[in-house]
Formats: sequence, structure tokens, C-alpha cells
Amino acid sequence: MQPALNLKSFRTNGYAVLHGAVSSSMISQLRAELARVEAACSSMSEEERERDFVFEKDLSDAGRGGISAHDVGSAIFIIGNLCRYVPLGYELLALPALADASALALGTGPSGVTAHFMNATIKHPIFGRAIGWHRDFPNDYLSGESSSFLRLMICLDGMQANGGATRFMPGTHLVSDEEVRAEKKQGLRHRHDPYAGQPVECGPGDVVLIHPKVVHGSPANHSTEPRRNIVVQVGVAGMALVGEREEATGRMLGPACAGDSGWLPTA
Ligand SMILES: O=C(O)CCC(=O)C(=O)O
Repeated sequence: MQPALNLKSFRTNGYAVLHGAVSSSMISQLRAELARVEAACSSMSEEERERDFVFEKDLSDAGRGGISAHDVGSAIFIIGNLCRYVPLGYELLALPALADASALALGTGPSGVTAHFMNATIKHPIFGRAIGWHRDFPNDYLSGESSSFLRLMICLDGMQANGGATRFMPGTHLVSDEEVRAEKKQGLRHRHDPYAGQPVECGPGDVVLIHPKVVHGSPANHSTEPRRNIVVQVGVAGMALVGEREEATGRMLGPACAGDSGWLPTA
């Protein structure tokens, strides 16, 4: 049976977890695909590496609890434009569970949701960096002109509070678009303790829906387990977007998206 979104919780808190939305076979394949891309990255062109990859060593030591750039080697933090490197990403977009939950949360019909972008966010064991408190709307990378979008965070390893799980300030999404635009214009930063708010703890294959205005962030992963998530921003079909397009931009969610990734599900 398809997992059901707790719409009341999403509307009240600004986030909700869809348990068991992605099969364990697909999760295993996605983990293997990320490992393949991580191994292949060093032989990619400089242009691709600069355009689509964010490396731990290029970011602040403070974000990983003082562990130096020298000690993190060529560890990747973000793989952007993920469908370019992992066509299996299109199969995620095709999953009815994700399409239906997104349509419910956005208040559209199932054919009314399209993808904006997809990335892999990799928090390595021991040093995987913290993500500061923020709202996703408005952002500097492919934002909507209005807040009629959300993010789906597909958990490949699950998330634990002591392993860099995402934390939320419930109810902080209940503000107008104008207010948050003004907040951004004034350069207001959300400064809270990295362990403030509510952690979302979940298992592999669970998907966290994130309202674009809820304040969220995550501490560093000092545990011995990786915390890898695939983040997909989706929105009401036809909405105006600000920023550069990528491979997945404009793809419809649901079965209409399947068919051209070359990926065959395992039995
Ligand atoms: O990876 C996380 O913990 C948070 C991701 C996030 O903030 C986002 O994609 O908006």
C-alpha cells in the first residue's frame, strides 16, 4: 500500500515524513550510483566539477567542527544537477508516492507538479558539515517567484539526531511571502544553536517534505555513519522560476516521467 502523507502535520509544522516511500531495492541502487559518481568525479572535466559539485575542502572548517580541509581529501558535499550523473533520479520522480504526496501538499492534481532541481547532499561520517538555519524561499538557486513549491528529502541512510539529522522550527512557515522576502532583503540571518528545534529521525527510504518557508538546518555529522539524502525541489506546474535550469527542471512528477532513464528496477 502507498504511504499516506499526514497533511495536517505538514500544514501545522511545515514538514512531515512519508515513511517507506522508496523501496529498499531502489535505495540500494541509488547508494551504489552515488558511490559510482564519487569514484568517477576525479576524472571529470574541470568545468563539470566546478559547475555541479561542491567539495568539503572548499568550505569552512567551522562547518565541520574545525576538521581541516586537508583532512577531508576530495570528499563531495553536494552533487548538483543529479539526473545528469544519476539518470535513476528520473525513476524517483516517477514514483506515484512522491507525486501524490507532493500534489496533496501543494494542493494540485497529480499532473500538476513538476521538478525544479535535484541534488545529493552527502554528510560523510565524522566531518559531514552542518547546514545553517534558513528558509528555502526565497533562495539563490532556482527559487520560485512565489512559495508554491516544496522540497522532498529522500533519505538513503535514514537520519539520526546524533548523525546530522535535519532539524526544524515547527510553525515558522506560517508567514507571508512578502515578510520572508523583506527578511531576505534586510539580510536577516536565522541564528540558533545547531541543536535547537526538532530533529527528524527516520529510516532509509523515508521522505521528508519541507515547506519552503519553514526554518530548518542541521548540525554536522560526527557519527560513524554516512547521512546521504537526495533533495528534490518540486512546484506547481507552470510557476515562474528564478535561476538556471538543470536536467530535471520541468519534468512532470508521476508515471509520465518514467521511461527514458535506461534504468530497470530489480525484482
Ligand atoms: O540536508 C539537510 O539537513 C537540509 C537540507 C536543506 O536545508 C535543504 O535542502 O533545504
